[in-house]
Amino acid sequence: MQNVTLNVKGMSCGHCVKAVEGSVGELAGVEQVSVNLEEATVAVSFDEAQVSIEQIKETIDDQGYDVQ
Ligand SMILES: [Cu+2]
Repeated sequence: MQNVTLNVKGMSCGHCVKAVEGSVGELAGVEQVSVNLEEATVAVSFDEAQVSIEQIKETIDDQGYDVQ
């Protein structure tokens, strides 16, 4: 299991939290995803054998947020 914390710009409210946590959480291989609005971070625990960090970043990007 891999743990990564991404810096993500543009998340501002509960809707953003749901959009990011919901979409990333649906990916096969993602064990846990947690948004911290104050720090503008997304912490993800995932199985590298099933999903790549690039796929996770793309998914966040597709929701309209800017992964640093
Ligand atoms: Cu929002």
